[in-house]
Amino acid sequence: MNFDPTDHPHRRYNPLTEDYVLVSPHRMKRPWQGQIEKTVPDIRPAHDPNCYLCPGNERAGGLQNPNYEGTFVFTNDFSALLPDVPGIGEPPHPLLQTEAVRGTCRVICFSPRHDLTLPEMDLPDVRRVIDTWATQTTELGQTYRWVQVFENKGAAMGCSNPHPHGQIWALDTLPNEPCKEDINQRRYWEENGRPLLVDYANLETEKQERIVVENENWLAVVPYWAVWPFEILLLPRRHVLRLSDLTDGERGTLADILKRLLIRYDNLFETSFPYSMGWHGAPFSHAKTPGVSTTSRDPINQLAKPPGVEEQHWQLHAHFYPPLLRSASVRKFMVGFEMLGEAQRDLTAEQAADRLRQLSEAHYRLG
Ligand code: H2U
Ligand code: ZN
Repeated sequence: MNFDPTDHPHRRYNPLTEDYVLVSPHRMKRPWQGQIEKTVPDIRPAHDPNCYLCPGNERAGGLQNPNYEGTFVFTNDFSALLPDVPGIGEPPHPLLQTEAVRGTCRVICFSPRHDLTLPEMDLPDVRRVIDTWATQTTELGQTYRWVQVFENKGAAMGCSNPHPHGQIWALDTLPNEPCKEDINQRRYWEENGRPLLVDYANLETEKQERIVVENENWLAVVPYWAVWPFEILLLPRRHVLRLSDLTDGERGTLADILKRLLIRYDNLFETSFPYSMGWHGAPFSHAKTPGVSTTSRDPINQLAKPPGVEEQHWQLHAHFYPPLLRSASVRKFMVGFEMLGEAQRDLTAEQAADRLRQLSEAHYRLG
């Protein structure tokens, strides 16, 4: 018997995080008797007087939104991070470690239109969102080590408001995920002299097995090590550290690929596809405030002379983590073995890419 990755259980390695995912392709053959139904179309007004993100409306806490016409950014009225937090001394016990964290949270409204989502917006308006992501990253990067730009979309992801919006959380240390990516990209760079994700983009372009959409500057793939059924890794072909390093042309082609990818997502189950997405780019060189003890694995804290630290090992990329599995209402749960052992999937990354590739790039609601 020869090993067949389309039939035999196996584990795939994620070189960015060092996690494994268990793949069980033989389970795709079992009968499915669950429900496959469509959701009721979600029809929303262009302006909702009760929406705290619509132009001119009042937010919780009493501040009023301006009558904005493009994107609109404000400091989250319920920020999880705060800029002024006193330092802490040595931990009382190695098992009880704490570090102070400073930061800020912002909300970005993508459009004044309450009834749109990114795939339904015009290209110049998507481009304006990209420019906002870039300027916000640069601005917050002047103060903070890590700037996390993300969008949490859909009730399935706990998003509280359908108005098209995203968030930015900036903080003075590397959170877990980027910290792992920093360590692993750095190691790959030191061993191979090339960025891990640039090599990966070239490999995927060569193989053409997992690419869903591509253009001159970008590719969207279901990564080899995908955990979520229709997970996507979006990355530039060129070595780019941060959103702000993208050329005018690359921002235009990014708007193109984003829209095409997100239309495919919506068309998959004919629903406004929920997901959490976010950008990972090179961190900024700010060490923790001197004198403040830190237990963090963030490599910058171990460097003797942190400012100006080289970040060439980084490659800009976006992750899309959508929870849906079989229909607009049947989602994947990360429970049981996945909470206690490791993530598992039935559909292979190649099969998922194939399904997404077969879909139209005309949005089902407009077509
Ligand atoms: P979601 O995308 O997860 O729904 O978050 C929306 C954010 O908007 C949430 O972080 C903030 C919440 O704190 N918010 C305000 O800043 N002002 C408001 O008036 C309501 C919600
Ligand atoms: Zn609104």
